[in-house]
Amino acid sequence: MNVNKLIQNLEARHPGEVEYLQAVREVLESIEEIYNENHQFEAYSIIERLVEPDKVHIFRVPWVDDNGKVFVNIGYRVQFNNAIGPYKGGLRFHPSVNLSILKFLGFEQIFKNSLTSLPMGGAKGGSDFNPKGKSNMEIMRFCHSFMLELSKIIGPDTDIPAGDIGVGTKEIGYLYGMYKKLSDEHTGVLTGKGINWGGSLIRPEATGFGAVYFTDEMLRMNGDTFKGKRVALSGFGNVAWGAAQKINQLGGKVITLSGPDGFIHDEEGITDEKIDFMLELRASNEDIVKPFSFEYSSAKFYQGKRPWDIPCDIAIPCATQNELDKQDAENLVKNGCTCITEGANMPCTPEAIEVFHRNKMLYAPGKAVNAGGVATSGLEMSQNAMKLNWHAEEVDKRLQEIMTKIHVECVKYGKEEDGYVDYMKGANIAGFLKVANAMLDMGVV
Ligand code: NDP
Ligand code: 2IT
Repeated sequence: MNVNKLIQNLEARHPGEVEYLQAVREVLESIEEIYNENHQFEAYSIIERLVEPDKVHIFRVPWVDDNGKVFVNIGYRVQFNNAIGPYKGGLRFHPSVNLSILKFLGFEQIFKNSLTSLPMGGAKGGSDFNPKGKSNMEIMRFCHSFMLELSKIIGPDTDIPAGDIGVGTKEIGYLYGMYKKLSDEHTGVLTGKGINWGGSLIRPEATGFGAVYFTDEMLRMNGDTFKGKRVALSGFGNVAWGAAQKINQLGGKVITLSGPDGFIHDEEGITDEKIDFMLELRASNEDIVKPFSFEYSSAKFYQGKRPWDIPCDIAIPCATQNELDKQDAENLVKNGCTCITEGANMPCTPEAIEVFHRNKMLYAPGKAVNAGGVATSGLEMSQNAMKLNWHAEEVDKRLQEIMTKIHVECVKYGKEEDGYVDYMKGANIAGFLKVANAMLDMGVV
């Protein structure tokens, strides 16, 4: 494999798809050495087959607002690879959504799902629809229209979507309602369902919990824990919410949260009471963090800024891709941060990651750190298939075991001669090998 040549060819074929090309380059650079050691991979063009999605579905989604005005959004489902299990991955509703972003997310999902050790292939979908400021009826009509098309290509053994940015239990409910009506079936075709109609306990918290379990493994391997640590979080969505709860439980202190309007810094810590207030703010559909500074005098609001120049011990970006750049990375290092783990998908730019590696910091990528979300989706699928529900403790125990196993795999493939663990390399190699060997077993399809 020649990484530069492969990337050049992909750039020529998919011009302007920057996020997708960024995600592919990272994986190719990590796996180059082991790829070239196994001639079978080259002989069967495994990488050429892996970097192109199996199928890309794009459809028009018309919907009517509360005033009777008709709007049209674009809907997508990128079914990337199903070598080790049915397509699996979230749906993102955000105005920034385009094919490049969904292809990067779908590509990452292949390796993340492989790391979970559960039988799930990689996919992602969504729409440029903006749920912000929309009424529930508008969101419902959009979701129903979206599912009229999506239902043709998904199924409980084919492709199982879930949530991501802008898609939570409410949206999954509307999507599921329409699927159920169209198919006349009540099956586990979506995950992140409501607890009364097939959802799994712990799924809402799972991504954040899993991220903290993984970070805890990294700290422990270095003789440390969360106790007394000051943790900077970005975002205040689904992932940040679960992470903040678990950090508090483990004795750490969350000192920042961010929203599209800016971030808040609270040296007294985001206590459980403040986490509840954050949920209220999110439910208000305005999705801004500024009101925190009115409610709690210890919380200072910084308009239009990101939290990465606040001194902290651990940073966990939980908002979106490329939200932490080289300058932010240098600020974190300068201010004494020693551990950065990605709650979001690809939140650190390649230049930021280079800074972390150069400074031998504890750094781990989203596909390992945030895999607890999709892993618990996998546990939801198992419960649906068995037609029973596990207790919260049972799901949480399995989630912890899965995160521990992912950590072991990352160390196995990422440990360097001087003992430093390159978690990015480890995660990419471990995730890749399982999928690549499955593809070899199945021949050229
Ligand atoms: P939510 O919609 O619950 O929260 C996302 C947060 O990030 C919001 O505060 C949002 O504000 C902000 N955000 C989103 N897009 C942008 C943008 N372009 N620029 C600045 N801020 C942005 O999503 P989740 O918490 O579910 O997802 C957060 C991250 O975690 C994403 O990268 C997602 O892919 C990843 N992830 C999610 C999993 C899950 O189970 N939900 C599992 C694994 C990873 P706003 O929208 O107003 O901009
Ligand atoms: O990025 C992700 O892993 C998710 N949004 C969760 C996907 C899922 O199928 O649960």
